[in-house]
Amino acid sequence: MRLAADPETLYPVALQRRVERYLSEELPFAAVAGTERLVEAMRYSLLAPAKRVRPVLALATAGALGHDPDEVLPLAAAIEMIHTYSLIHDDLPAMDDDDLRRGQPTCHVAYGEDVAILAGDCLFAEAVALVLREQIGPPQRVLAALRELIEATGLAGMVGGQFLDVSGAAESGEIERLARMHSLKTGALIAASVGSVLTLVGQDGPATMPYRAFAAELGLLFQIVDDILDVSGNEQQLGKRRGSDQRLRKITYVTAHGLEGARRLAAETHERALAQLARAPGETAELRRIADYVLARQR
Ligand code: GRG
Repeated sequence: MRLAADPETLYPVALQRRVERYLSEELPFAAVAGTERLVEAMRYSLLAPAKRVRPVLALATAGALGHDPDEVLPLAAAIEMIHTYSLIHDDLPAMDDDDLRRGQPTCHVAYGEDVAILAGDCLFAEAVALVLREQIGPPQRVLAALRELIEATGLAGMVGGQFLDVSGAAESGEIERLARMHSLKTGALIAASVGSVLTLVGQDGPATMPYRAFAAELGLLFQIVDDILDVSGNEQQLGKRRGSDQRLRKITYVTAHGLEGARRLAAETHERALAQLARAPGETAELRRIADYVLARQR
């Protein structure tokens, strides 16, 4: 299919700005004397320029189902906080050892490893507290949405996937192991960005299953495109990782299928994502544009 020439024009910037305003102006980190530098490090990573794909997905899902996206802002912000924590920890010398993230020195380069570990830990804890404190909705649904989000970050989600990654899943040469690792490490949080909103607004049933199937395809698409950008991206993208030597040994969708094969796989995954949206109830145009953007993005 043909997409607009500039991928950035596809993106729901209004939702991105809404999330960013909430994160920068409406999210109170309790003032505890002496922790100012920790809060500074958390905000340094959280507010750095980023796409906000996950919280934007959450707001767009609420909007598609006829809700005011503002209703799910605390949950959406918590998702971005958890994502940011994972990036801070992923960049540490013990993991990927990266110097640059979101166009600026990584948290541990700017604040030291000790502060970066604590900044990640604290973003995670504050994300849970934010949902419990600020998210409006029937308590059972708020708790169920939070459970879905936290399970997506745990053993059967992001952290489990990261463990498979550091313990060599991507070096084994088995494409199935690679796919399982990515679906946990990257896919689970993207899936929860849609699924936890369905749960929160009480519209999680057979009729809205296509939303979940859409999110699963989108997570896969995100990872395939990330692998393509790793080899074909701009200078900033290519120069981003000090851990690139390690990455060269890893099997990716590009090493497994070749660049053209990976592009084909991305296009097919995108088509499947759109097919799910076509079956979904509600007004899904914004979600469709997000899928178009994820396919066409350059960064
Ligand atoms: C350390 C517990 C722990 C988990 C780390 C998500 C993750 C797990 C590591 C990130 C490694 C990585 C580069 C994965 C590729 C896909 C990905 C999640 C990219 C970063 O997310 P974007 O592109 O970045 O949404 P922004 O900065 O826009 O939020």
